[in-house]
Amino acid sequence: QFDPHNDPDRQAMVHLFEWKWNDIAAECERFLGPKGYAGVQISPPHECIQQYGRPWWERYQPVSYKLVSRSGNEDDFKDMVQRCNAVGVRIYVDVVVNHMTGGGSGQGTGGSSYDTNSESYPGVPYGRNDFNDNNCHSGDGNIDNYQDANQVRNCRLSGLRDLNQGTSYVRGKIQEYFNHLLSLGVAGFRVDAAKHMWPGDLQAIFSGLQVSSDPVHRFNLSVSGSNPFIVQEVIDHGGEPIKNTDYTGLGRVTEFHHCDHINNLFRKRDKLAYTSNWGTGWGMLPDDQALVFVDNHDNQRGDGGGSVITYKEARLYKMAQAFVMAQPYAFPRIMSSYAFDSHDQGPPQDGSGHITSPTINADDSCGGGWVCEHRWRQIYNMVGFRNAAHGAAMSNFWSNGDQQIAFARSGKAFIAINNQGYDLNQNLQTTLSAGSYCDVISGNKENGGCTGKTITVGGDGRAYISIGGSDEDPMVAIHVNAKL
Ligand code: QV4
Ligand code: CA
Repeated sequence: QFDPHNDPDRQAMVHLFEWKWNDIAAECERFLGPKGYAGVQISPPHECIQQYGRPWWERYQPVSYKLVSRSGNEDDFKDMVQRCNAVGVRIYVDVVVNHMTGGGSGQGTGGSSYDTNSESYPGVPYGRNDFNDNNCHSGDGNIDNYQDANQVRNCRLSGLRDLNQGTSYVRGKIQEYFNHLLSLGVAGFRVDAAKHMWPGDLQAIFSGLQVSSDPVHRFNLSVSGSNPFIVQEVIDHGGEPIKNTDYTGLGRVTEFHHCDHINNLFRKRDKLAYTSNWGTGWGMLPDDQALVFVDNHDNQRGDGGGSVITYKEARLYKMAQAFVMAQPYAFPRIMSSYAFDSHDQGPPQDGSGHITSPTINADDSCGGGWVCEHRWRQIYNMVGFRNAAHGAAMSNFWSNGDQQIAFARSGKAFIAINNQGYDLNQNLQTTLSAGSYCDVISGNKENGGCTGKTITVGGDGRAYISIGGSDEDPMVAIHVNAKL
C-alpha cells in the first residue's frame, strides 16, 4: 500500500484535476509517457450531483459508484487506464467514500436519483441506516469542533451525509467499488477525507483489495506486491488530536507540513541553507509514508489551511517545484490546474456544461484555459532530473548561509538554487563526470545540443555556476541524462 506500482525509472506523479478520460489517455501517450511521469491522480470518476453553475466541488458529492461523470463514462475510463498503463503511466483514483451529498435532491451525472434529506441513494443503494447520524453528538450534526475526534469521524463534513463505515454493508459497497476500479487496471487510490473515517474501518476496507494481475496492465506484482497504492488525505498542520501518523500504518499520507515548509522557505520566512536534512530532519513523515506537493486543488484555492505557492506566482512556483523534485525525499505529486479567478469556478466548459479539452501549443504548453503546470519545461525537466537521480543520496550540500544552495545527487545530478535576490557565482562540486551538460531549467537537450545554458564540469567534478539574482528562473540543474 506504500508502493505506487511505478515503473522504477518514473518517480513523480501528476494530478490532472478535472481532466476528461480521453484527454488523459492522449496525454499519457503524447506527453506523460515520453517525459517520464509515473502516474496520474484523476478526479473522482463516480456519479455525482450536478450543481448549478457546475463548480469543481460537485464531484466530491457522490450519488452512486457508477463510473459516469463529466470526465466520461466507464468505456472511456477503461480505455484511459489501458492506454496509460501501456505507456508505463499508472492511474490513481480519487475515491470519495466518507460521505454522499450535502443537500438537495435530483439526478446525478449517471441518471440515478438521490434525496439528501431522506438519505436515499438507490444507485448504490444506500439508505438511512447506512449513515452515522446516531453516532454523531455535535449540536447541529456537522463537525463543529476539530478537537473532538469523534465528531471529526462521525459527524458531517460541511453538511455532507456521513456514511457509517463501521457496518459490513457499507464496507462491502465501498470494497466493491474499489475492486471494480482495480479490475479495470488502476494502481491505487487517493482516499478523500480519510481523516474523517476511523483507521480501523479503513483497514477493514483495504484488506482484501487486490491490484489486477491482468498482463495487459503490466504491473510487475512479483516486485511491487498486490496491494493497491494508498494515499490518505489527512490534513495535519499540527494542533489537533487526529494525527497523520494515525493512518501511516495503512498507506501513505498527504504531508501537509511539507506545503507549510515549502511556502515558508520560498517566501524567505525560513532559510534554504537549513535544508541539508530535508525530510524527517524537518519533522516530516518518513520517506515511504509521505506524498508531497507544493499545492493541491484545495489549498491552491485557500481551503484546508495554510497558504501555499501556486501557478499564479510562477517564478516562486518553478523554484519550489525544482527544489521538491531535486530532493530525494518522499513521492511527489505535481498539481496540474486550470486557470481560475474565483473559488468555485469549474473547469473550462461549454455552454451545456461539457468540459472542454486543453489545446496544445507549439512550445508544449496548454491553452483553452488549462494551466498544465506539468508541461512547463522547468517542471517536466525536473521530473527527468528526479528519475535520473533516483537512488542516489544527496551529497555536497553547499549554501551561502542564507538563500543560495546547491547540492548533488551523488554521481547522478546537481542543482543550484538562488532565492537570495543577488547573484550567485561559485565554483561548486557537482559529483558528475567531466564534460558538457545541458541545464534542463533553461533548455532541453535536443539533437545532441542544448537549447539553454551549457554547464561545463571539469575533471575534478567542479563547475562554475552563475545565477543572476533576478533571473526569471534562478536555478540550474544538470544530470547524467542531460550530458551532451
Ligand atoms: C454548505 C455549508 C455548510 C452546511 C451545508 C449544508 O458550508 O455549513 O452545513 O451547506 O447545508 C460544498 C460547498 C459547501 C456546502 C457543501 C454541502 O462548498 O459550502 O456546505 O458542499 O452542500 C470539496 C469542497 C467543499 C465542498 C465539497 C463537497 O472543498 O467546499 O462543499 O467538496 O462538494 C477539511 C477536510 C478535508 C477536505 C478539506 C476541504 O478535512 O478532507 O476540508 N478535503 C477533501 C477534498 C475537498 C472536498 C472534500 C474533502 C469533501 O480535497 O476538495 O471538499 O469531499 O480540511
Ligand atoms: Ca465520517
